[in-house]
Amino acid sequence: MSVIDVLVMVPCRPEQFALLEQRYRLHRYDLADSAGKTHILEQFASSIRAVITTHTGGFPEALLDRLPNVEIVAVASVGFDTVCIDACEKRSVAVTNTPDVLTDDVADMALMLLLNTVRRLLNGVDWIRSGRWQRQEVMPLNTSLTGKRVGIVGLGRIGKAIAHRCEAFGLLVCYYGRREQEAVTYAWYSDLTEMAENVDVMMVVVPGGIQTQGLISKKVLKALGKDGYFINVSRGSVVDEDALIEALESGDIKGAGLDVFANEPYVPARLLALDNVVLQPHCASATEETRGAMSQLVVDNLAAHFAGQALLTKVY
Ligand code: NAP
Ligand code: 8YV
Repeated sequence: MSVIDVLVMVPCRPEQFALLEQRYRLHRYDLADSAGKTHILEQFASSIRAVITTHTGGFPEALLDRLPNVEIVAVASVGFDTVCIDACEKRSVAVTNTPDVLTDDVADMALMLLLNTVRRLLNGVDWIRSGRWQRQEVMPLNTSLTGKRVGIVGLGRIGKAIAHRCEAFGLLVCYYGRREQEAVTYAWYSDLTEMAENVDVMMVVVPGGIQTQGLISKKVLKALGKDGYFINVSRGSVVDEDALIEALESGDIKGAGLDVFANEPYVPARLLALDNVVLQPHCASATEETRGAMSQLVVDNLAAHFAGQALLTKVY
């Protein structure tokens, strides 16, 4: 059997990575310095037939151009906004992602951010740690969630899982998207600013990329209003981050829960200084179970491809 060369932009979980090591010759682009990367490309560019990566690792067109015989890019993420998807399609390079297996964990993170932001969980922790409770100081009251209106921006797989959880918490759900969905009963808004004016919480879970860049603008945040909360588990690029920081600083919105940022892993100091935000390091899918399932999809998609079978989760 001939050797199959695979370029590793980001490794998957150890159990699944061990399977890949048994089956393929792996080239660790992720570990190589600049000279090492050049060496890999000089020696193996024309024999590399597959690439594994993630949203964080990405796959730029400049690299695709160096790999004349690549057949498949297996992405261990559901979002593929950092992969040169149009160029892959043009060159008939298959791209796979990891939908569904991460939906519940990401929806849980969205709810965790919502609850923690509105009920100010971290402020309560600080109240105890700083000794204020012990000194008989009374922590200010926070806001009730029950009965509040939540507007979901992007009612897809994760958006619907968030909606179900919101209903269980007694919240009223509506959504913004490019089209009305027949199969759901939630109210649809075709105008994002109009939805922002009519909700207490805006939850963002659209894909990143050029089409959604800056979708959550200063105007949308202003419309969300002084009692409004903003939760983002999608991509940092979807929101005008400077406008968000200004809105949080000035009280134009009340609080935010953020798992994603414009320039990860760097988070602006002004955002870190605020006490009306809850921040997470892009870890909504980061559980043993889900990351294992995402890695397994990478393994299974590569196996299907090289066996000439249908791909399990094909983007293109
Ligand atoms: P999905 O099922 O494809 O849902 C995406 C939704 O966004 C769809 O309802 C789509 O509705 C809507 N949409 C797409 N483009 C839009 C646009 N230009 N304007 C308005 N709405 C738009 O995807 P998913 O599985 O739910 O994942 C959604 C995203 O979550 C991913 O792409 C990724 O960026 C993010 N994510 C983040 C994490 C994390 O760790 N924080 C983990 C997983 C996923 P219409 O097509 O009807 O408009
Ligand atoms: C991952 C994600 O944390 O699936 C996605 O789109 O953003 C997350 O599940 C990320 O892809 C790791 O790079």
